[in-house]
Amino acid sequence: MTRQKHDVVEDYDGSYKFAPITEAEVSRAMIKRYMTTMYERAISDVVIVGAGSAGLTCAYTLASLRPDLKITIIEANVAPGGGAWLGGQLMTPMVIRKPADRFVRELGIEYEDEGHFIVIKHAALFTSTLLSKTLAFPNVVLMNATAVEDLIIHPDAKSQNQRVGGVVTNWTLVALNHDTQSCMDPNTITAPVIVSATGHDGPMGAFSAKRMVSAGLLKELGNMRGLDMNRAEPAIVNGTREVAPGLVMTGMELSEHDGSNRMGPTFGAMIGSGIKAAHEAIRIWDSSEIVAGRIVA
Ligand code: AHZ
Repeated sequence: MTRQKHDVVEDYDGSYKFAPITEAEVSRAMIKRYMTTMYERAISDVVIVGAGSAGLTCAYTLASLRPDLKITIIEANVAPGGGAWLGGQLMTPMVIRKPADRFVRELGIEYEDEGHFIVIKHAALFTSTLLSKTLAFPNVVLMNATAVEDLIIHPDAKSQNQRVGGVVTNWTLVALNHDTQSCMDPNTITAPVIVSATGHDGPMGAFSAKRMVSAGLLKELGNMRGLDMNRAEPAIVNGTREVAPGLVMTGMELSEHDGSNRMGPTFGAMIGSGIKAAHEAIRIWDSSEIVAGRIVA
């Protein structure tokens, strides 16, 4: 039996006693922190849209290389992780082709070496480790259950071309109900660099690629092609880039943008692409003059 201050008792023989609390304290403990975070992150340095394997790898890499940048991840689902909680056909092992195994060692995750590729015993081990290490960085904020429902698009300071300058957000439950209510206006986050990692088309996927078409930033979607692991993975990593001024695209969203093959249940390209997206974000950030979250030169 352990007694501490406030007369709490950790006892499992019937005398467990909690420190006292009021309902208002609980509410205020959450509201103060969350709303302060929203206030601060209304201008972020990098916004990452989508916390799947590509978005989280990007966030981890960016945060470890650049502790000075305010990195804000927006994830539509309650549970971050995207499709990386399982391997293929709902089976648990996760296959990762070399050389992406280097990142798995960096995270300190155990695996079996099959020569050309490695296998982690459960995809959730990869995703939970990556998630917890990413969230432990003090400069990373994750806002889940929050959907990006539009992009901020301004004229570029230099060229007068269109530049993506932030994201338009809403609680996902609100975003899903626009058809049932009259007007539910969104919120915004201004940032000089947006990394879009929303995955291939689906209920929520390929968000930015599709919006680029309707906003006139992209003529048409390339559309994801059939499965070919050997073509798909290098295409995604090597194609990771700033697809429009201010907008870096990573992961399977790129297959919809560029019209490249899917790879199915092998995750090396998500890792390689996420790492490359982080370097792209740093390149844009370091080569720009930024005032109040906007690139001015
Ligand atoms: O919820 C989505 C998921 O967690 C989130 N997302 C999508 N649209 C969003 C929006 N606002 C906020 N508008 C949004 N969040 O983005 C995440 C995408 O994760 P994912 O795992 O679907 O994509 P990924 O590119 O990181 O990984 C793809 C993994 C795949 S798919 C595939 C195949 O089909 O062949 N193979 C692999 C390895």
